[in-house]
Amino acid sequence: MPGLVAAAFSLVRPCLSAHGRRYSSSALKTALQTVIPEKRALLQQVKFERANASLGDDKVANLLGGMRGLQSILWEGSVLDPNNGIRFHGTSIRQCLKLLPTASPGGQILPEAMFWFLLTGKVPTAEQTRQLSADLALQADLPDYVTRLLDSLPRSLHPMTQLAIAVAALNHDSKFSRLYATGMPKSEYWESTFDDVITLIAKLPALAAKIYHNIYNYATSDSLPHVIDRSADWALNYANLLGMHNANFVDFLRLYCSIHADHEGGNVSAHATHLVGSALSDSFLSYSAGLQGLAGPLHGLAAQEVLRFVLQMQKSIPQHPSNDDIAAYLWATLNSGRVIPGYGHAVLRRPDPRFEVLMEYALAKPDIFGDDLFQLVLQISHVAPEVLISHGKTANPYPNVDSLSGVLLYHFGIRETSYYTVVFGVARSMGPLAQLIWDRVLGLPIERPKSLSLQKIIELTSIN
Ligand code: CMX
Repeated sequence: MPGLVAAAFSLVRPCLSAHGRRYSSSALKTALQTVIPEKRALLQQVKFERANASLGDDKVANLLGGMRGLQSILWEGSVLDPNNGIRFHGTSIRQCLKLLPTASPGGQILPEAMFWFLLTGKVPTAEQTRQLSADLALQADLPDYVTRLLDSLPRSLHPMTQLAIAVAALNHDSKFSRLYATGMPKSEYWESTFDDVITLIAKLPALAAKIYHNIYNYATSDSLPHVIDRSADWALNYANLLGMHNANFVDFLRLYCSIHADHEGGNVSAHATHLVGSALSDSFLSYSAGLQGLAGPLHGLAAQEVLRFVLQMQKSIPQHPSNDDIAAYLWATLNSGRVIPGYGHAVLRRPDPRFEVLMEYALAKPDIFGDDLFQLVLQISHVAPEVLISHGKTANPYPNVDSLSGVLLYHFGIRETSYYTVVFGVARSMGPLAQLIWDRVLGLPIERPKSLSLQKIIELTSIN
């Protein structure tokens, strides 16, 4: 092993590369550099010692079931356990809420602290987190061509489509793509990927706020109500740019973004980012693909679908509904062949810990607790699992995070349900993009699984 560690160290250079290219420096990049050698050495060791070991016995059901359960992606940052929920470097959401730096005593943790933790596996200090907030704020402005591009889009175009278009367009200035064209060696890919990722995360609040104003408030590019505050944290800037100055909303947004940051490497948005990135598409193109996956109703669009569903239910049942009223409405939905949005999960087999954390947050706030729509969502969360269990199809009848996130955005005044997945997309950038940096650090190859025809499956599984 010492030889491997030394070899891996030689691949990590300070901010001036062997080829004389200067990369932007930051405390986070330096912190990342310190953990790279050990991880690269571990990868070499696993490849060397275990390449031919079996990881399990994959069945035809795994292939036909949307690759469910196939162990096929490398990502160290987070692991989703069916019964215990998400762990970030082995740390639960609740533990993260205690460990990571907050914006103020008693305030919520900062999503940029979660990004630092995901990327390095180390808890950042308050000062390191402040520095990262400042690095992000410094790059938060949008290039003119992106502003003009967004202004040219029809207001009727879904905000997620607009976000994916704008994120892809940022690849105009990708450092990775520029350096790749000049023959940058593989060992240096991660550094310009890191720089692009910081640029992208930095600009997401301004992008998402611009889309919000363009679509719903019809503001033009030069009449945005607020400017970027270079001394503010990432979520505070996002809230300010949206024009939402309520301190409780800012704190909620910090919590929301932190707990939505990552959910293992195989969910649609993370996997799409990883897959497209494996072709060495830059971070902007890769995350644009991730956002396009997040925009599907079985994934992130569920946040929008839930609120529409609940608002519709509220109109159709008595003002103070009994559990039976709610159960009847849920049964009618199921009997018409539709899913109950916000319930079920491809991996989890218990209530989503992100749902539980948001629920605890909401229950502790009298103004939210007193909100009629929140009360309805709370009541549904008690009734729906029983209905889904009797229905008998759903592997997990419990609420996922999307069942609650929308009603909280609604409570704070974001009434435009089609915007909810954009907030998710801003928050979700942290995990898949940290994963993409590590894909480049470890030099992971292009993804190319094997597809099989039904005939081939029959042939391969026939007993002679
Ligand atoms: N309502 C009704 N039926 C449901 C259901 C729900 N909430 N969840 C699962 N089912 C059904 C499935 O549609 C499937 O039916 P078919 O056999 O007819 O196809 C059956 O139960 C078995 O599905 P499963 O193994 O329990 O779930 P999957 O892994 O296939 O899918 C998910 C997981 C999330 C797509 C599914 O539970 C669902 O559609 N939920 C509603 C949408 C939602 O809330 N999505 C957000 C998930 C979290 C996120 O990514 O943001």
